[in-house]
Amino acid sequence: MKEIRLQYISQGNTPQEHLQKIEEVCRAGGKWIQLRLKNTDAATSLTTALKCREICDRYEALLIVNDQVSVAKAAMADGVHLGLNDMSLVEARNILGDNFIIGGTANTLEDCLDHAENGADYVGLGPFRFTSTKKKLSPILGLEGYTEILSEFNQYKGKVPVVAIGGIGIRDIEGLKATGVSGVAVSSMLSEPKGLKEKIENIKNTF
Ligand code: TZP
Ligand code: MG
Repeated sequence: MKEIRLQYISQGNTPQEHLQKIEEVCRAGGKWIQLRLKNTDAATSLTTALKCREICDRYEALLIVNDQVSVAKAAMADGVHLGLNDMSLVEARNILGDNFIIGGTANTLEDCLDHAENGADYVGLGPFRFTSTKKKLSPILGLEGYTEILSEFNQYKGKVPVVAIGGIGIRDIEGLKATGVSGVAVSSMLSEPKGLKEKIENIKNTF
């Protein structure tokens, strides 16, 4: 994959706000975007994803759509991110084919191994710490959890890149890097426009 160091997960009160924040992150150097709309009807999801595709194209950023495989396909996204309760990776791969990036959420070593076996291109492992960005959080991993899981998973011959997710701030980056993750997926940290460029550069230089 072209960019695994930093994924921006969008947030906002309206689809327009998602697009605005995504554009700000792209303008500041973000190259990997996850459009994460929640409680949005199918038509709005698709029109927003199409607009997001245009923004990502303009900045040469990868676009991943959260949850919705059909939207990812119709909007010609680069990939889809599937949670533990979404469509199975195997089913998504059947629909999307080999040219789409498929990411899967994981909370345990078993989840990581399952995703790798089922053809994931990357795993989002978390949560690192509590975050209010996501409802129904899985148990928190902390640095110890990542160290434990990555020391096993990175030895596995079919391993795929792992990004840490959940409540990550700029001060956590060095410590997370040391656990063996390949990058981070963040929302709140990059939804705040202050110091955006510096934060993005800092993360990219660390990984
Ligand atoms: N999945 C696990 S934690 C999370 C998702 C989508 C939210 C990440 O957002 P933040 O604001 O960086 O904690
Ligand atoms: Mg999901």
